Amino acid sequence: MAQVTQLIHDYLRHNKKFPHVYCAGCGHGIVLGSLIRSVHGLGYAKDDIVLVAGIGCSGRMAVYVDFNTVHTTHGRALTFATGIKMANPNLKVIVVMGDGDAMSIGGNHLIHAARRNIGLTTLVLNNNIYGMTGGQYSPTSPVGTVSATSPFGQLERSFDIVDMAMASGASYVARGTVLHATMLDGLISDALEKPGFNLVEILTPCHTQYGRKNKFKTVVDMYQWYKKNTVKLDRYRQLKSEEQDKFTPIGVFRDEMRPGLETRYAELRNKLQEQRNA
Ligand SMILES: Cc1ncc(C[n+]2csc(CCOP(=O)(O)OP(=O)(O)O)c2C)c(N)n1
Ligand code: SF4
Ligand SMILES: [Mg+2]
Repeated sequence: MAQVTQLIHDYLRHNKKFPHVYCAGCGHGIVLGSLIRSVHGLGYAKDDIVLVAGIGCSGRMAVYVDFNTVHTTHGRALTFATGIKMANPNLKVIVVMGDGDAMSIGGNHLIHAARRNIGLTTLVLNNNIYGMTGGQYSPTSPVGTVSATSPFGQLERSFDIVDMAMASGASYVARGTVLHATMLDGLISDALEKPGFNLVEILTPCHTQYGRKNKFKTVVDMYQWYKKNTVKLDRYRQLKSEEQDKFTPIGVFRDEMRPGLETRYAELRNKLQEQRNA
């Protein structure tokens, strides 16, 4: 307990920015805790970290955490982060986005950041809904989702964030949930230590805007859903395909040690400089 209090003191702007806006049972706070434990465990200096976030309940993380922070506009976190990383590759740049932020308005930025394999650690907090703005359906809302903009069930096929990141070229791709918090600490720590574009999709409940309308009586039911419907990737791969359809796999889907764009850029710049000086 003493250690938790110490972490709150060390890593949160608790005197200035609290109370926070998160609803009871919201998973976003668990992600924040996991991120803090990961950064602390790896021994990074707070000054060496920049957290860039978009707009949404997920984006509020940039307000609460005491790193260098940039609270940008909706969907554009990756563009700010790209500029920061290219200008100062020594900084550890962490990007926090919601599913709407990352896959809807910011979807094109995500594809190209992954394609460039720029050295960013990206956390996509997927609650399958636009939480902050009143519960409109998002590109990850499952077919049939009842929401403010689909009162009779939404009809569009949803994006798979892991598949999207892998197809676009990210070198590290993982999925976790806020129920599996210890595992999540491991995934975030892992991602922070890798070069290139590292993305962790995090399943996190929004009972206020999603759960209530979609037959989850309490927020605890949403956490139970993660328990019953997710399976570790190695076990998932052993299932028959009809069984696989019933589960969402969690774990590390890709782990390649490929240099980030900022490193390749510096190498090219040094080579050109040498040629000029020769
Ligand atoms: C350019 C722009 N378009 C729309 C909005 C309104 N807006 C703010 S947050 C948000 C969606 C948030 O959903 P998500 O990214 O999934 O984050 P969550 O709140 O669920 O964590 C929208 C549409 C905005 N602020 N700026
Ligand atoms: S609206 Fe949803 S995402 Fe936003 S704080 Fe409440 S539970 Fe969390
Ligand atoms: Mg969302």
